[in-house]
Amino acid sequence: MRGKRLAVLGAVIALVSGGSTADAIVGGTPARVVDTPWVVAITTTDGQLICGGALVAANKVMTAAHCATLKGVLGKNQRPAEQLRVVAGRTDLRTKSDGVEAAVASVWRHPDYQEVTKGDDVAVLTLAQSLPYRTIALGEVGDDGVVLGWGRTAEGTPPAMTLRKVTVPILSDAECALKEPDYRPGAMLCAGRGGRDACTGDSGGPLVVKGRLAGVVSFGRGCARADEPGVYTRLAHYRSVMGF
Ligand code: 4AZ
Repeated sequence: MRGKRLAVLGAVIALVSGGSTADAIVGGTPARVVDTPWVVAITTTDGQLICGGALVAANKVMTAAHCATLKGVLGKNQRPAEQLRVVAGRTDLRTKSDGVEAAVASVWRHPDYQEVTKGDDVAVLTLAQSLPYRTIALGEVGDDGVVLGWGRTAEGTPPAMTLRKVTVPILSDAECALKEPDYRPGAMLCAGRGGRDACTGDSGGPLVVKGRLAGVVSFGRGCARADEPGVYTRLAHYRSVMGF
């Protein structure tokens, strides 16, 4: 009797938590900025979440070009630096007192960036001040990585607003090219499978491989869908142009 009830309860929990499809980080667990102090949020001046990013120098944040882009009717212009804030040291973005909010002095967007599916989705924000947090060095891809962010935990939900992380398998260029028609081997990477993925609001955020920054969240078709890995900018490809 009791066993059967527990089984039913388990099935309901499994359904609600969505093992199959859309489960912000999707399929992840809570994370704390004290453990990964280089992970930052990019917000509007009134505190709305735009994207994630990573502190690569005391006053430099690596993120995605589309995070620093304003979509207008006529085109996609660079978002003015004055409209951006970088929030470091704040696990829960609703807790306005924690951490540091820094103004952005200037934005470098990859000069060839047009739209996410075409790649070159990378930008570096130079902060108006140096931040008192540990930085992360750039690195190469491996078999898997950890992606972190404050974004949605499923397609269509509001962003989590508390930091989360998930380990995602990194697929080969050949596999990514099969799943994503716009895939650019060498300049992108794709990762995620089995209900583990980044989602809206995680864009620009870090993919960490062996403690180094290998990618930034760029785009995907939905979140954590079967056979739709998330696509990331492969930072190793951009080292020389960025001067890192
Ligand atoms: C987005 O909308 C987005 N599943 C980012 C990453 C992924 C999907 C959407 C990857 O910013």
